[in-house]
Amino acid sequence: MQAQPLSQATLSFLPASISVPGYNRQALQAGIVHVGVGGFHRSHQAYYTDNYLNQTHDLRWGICGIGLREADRAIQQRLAAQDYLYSLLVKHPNGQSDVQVIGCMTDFLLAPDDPEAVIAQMAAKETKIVSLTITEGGYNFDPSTGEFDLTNPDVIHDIANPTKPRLIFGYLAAALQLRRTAGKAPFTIQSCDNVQHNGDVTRKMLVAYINAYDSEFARWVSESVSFPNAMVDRITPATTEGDISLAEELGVIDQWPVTCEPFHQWVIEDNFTQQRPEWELVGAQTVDDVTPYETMKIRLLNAGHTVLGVLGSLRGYSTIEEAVSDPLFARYLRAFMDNEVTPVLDAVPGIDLDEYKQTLITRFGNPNIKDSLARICSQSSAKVATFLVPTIQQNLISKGSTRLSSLVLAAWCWYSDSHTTQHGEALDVIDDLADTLQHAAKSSREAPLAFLSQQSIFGALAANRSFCEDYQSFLTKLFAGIKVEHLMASVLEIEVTPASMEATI
Ligand code: CS2
Repeated sequence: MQAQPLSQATLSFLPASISVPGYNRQALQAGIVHVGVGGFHRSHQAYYTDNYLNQTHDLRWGICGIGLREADRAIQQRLAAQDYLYSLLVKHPNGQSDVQVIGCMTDFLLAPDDPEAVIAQMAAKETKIVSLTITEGGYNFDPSTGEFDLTNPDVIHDIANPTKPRLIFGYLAAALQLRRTAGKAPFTIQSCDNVQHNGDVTRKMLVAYINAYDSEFARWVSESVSFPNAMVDRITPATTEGDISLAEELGVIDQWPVTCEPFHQWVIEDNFTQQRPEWELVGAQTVDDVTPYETMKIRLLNAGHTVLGVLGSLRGYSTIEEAVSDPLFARYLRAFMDNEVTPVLDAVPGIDLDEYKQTLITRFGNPNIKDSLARICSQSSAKVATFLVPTIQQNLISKGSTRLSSLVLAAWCWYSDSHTTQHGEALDVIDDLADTLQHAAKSSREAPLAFLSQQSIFGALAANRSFCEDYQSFLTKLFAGIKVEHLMASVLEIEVTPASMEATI
């Protein structure tokens, strides 16, 4: 059968192997407004919600997508052209992919086109939840102090222009103000980002933003809005042209499918201002305190990704799977998890950490998932601060090991300076702070601690003598041309023999 272009009208012509929404999409209400319709939202929260709708036909829980940036226009247009349907390609390690067409998106508003429509959608009475995937950097806090950055020019703009904001905080504040004035209950604000205590952080940032111009309203928000914390997990590589072709081979012409691994996990604190979908019917877990789950996930999985991403980029690998398939890298990752992360993690109810770590290595090694190191290293300026630095800080206090991490930071300095692999191939460096990082990294050739002295990323690490000794010695060696794999092997105290190792200097 010929592949069909995806739309509401063609759903019934898709091959039987593709699962399609079994609920009445026309009658869906948007109980959820979601800001940040990237791949991760579409493989995770929207996937759970689609499964929930298929199971319960509880049509209050459609999702209205919102894009805050001009850069979201491309995805908005493609989704609108296919009636907000998209296909999720779940890629199994054996090379097979399952296709599920997700139908829970009801609309997609682009904020730069009509900010007031976005505020009205959030304020609408059907909206029970405003959820967010705005990335680690979107929360606008200074990682070294944890405080909201009121000096950000966009924040200053938003306070002066409350009906035409640029950042999420201005939208949430304007919509909550409308509900408050109308005497309506507020919506729940649900963060789905990899930020520790993501709900608490969202509350703190929003309240600080509002407090800058209206302390009484800030108090109301703090007291009446709930911000459940959650741990979210599903590896979702960036969509490539190859994925669009794969979808077509499998029977559906989709302008922007999403690919992901089979594994998914969502642990949510059950603390919502209003009703919510019963996501636990489709695999989510509700708990009273999500802290141990999120700490485990961020510090093992996300930081583990950063370890492979930064070291693997210098080595010339281009995907996580390539990196973790090198025994030296797998061993380094495991040593990082065992020696530096596990000792400063609390026990996690119901989870065998040993098994969890082994599963991570298996997930990273899924040969059917091509998760690029460019994606993993993107916005490292925000990721390193939240994924890795807290582990190092805790080890410095408890006198634990930090050597494996110090090499990662030295390698990131090298990466930020050169924007190439150690073999001279150009790397695709995606970071809002790329210029600042590069400048600090270049200065490190003369002043070795210049990069590490960026307090908003590394806090006070540059003031710790023993940490700096390791870091500086690795950096000097990298600047001298010594290959990262040799340094990794020396930290692990193993002989440098694998075939992957080439000439040293
Ligand atoms: C990755 C995450 O680059 C990154 O930050 O570690 O996107 C990761 O793939 C997801 O958090 C998996 O749940």
